[in-house]
Amino acid sequence: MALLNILCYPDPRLHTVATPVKEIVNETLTLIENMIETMYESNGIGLAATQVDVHQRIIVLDVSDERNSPMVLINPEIIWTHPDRVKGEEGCLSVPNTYDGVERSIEVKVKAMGKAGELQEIHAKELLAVCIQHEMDHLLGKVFVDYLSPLKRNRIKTKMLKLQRENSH
Ligand code: K1U
Ligand code: ZN
Repeated sequence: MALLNILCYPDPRLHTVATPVKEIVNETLTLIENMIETMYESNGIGLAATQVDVHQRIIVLDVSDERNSPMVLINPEIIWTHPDRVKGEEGCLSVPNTYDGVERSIEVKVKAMGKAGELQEIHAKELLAVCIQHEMDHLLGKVFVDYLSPLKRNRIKTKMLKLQRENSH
């Protein structure tokens, strides 16, 4: 297994739209294992392939307290969203140390393949519902800061670029 490099905002590759997985091959399974390891090592509750510069529709998640129940969603599709929405605080491994409120549906139903190619339907609530919507945005090239005001987004962009410049010296 290997740790993968996570792209940091405002890297333009984070705005790439991912394409569906055509066939689950050994390389796909290795990528998934490495994404799970990278998510745990980074203390994240989710990770989208986009964030590790692989532009395929794959996400991994684990919202359990025990951190031992990874979920794998290949070619996920939201098939139902609860009409009620709530604003909650979000973070992102691609935007370290930055948190802000984003409005999301309180429940979603998602259809996806698992890593053995099996079809799964998930009725997600609470943190899992938020996390799935956040990760599915990544697959569409969208980062949570895109929901914030231009003023806030520009401040975050400036802060991130400054940090990246400092870390490269
Ligand atoms: O996509 C990612 O970068 C992972 C992201 C997922 C996420 C967190 C919070 C709300 C929505 C989606 C993270 O895991 S950031 C890590 C983090 O700060 C966090 C961890 C657990 C709960 C809340 C935040
Ligand atoms: Zn994220």
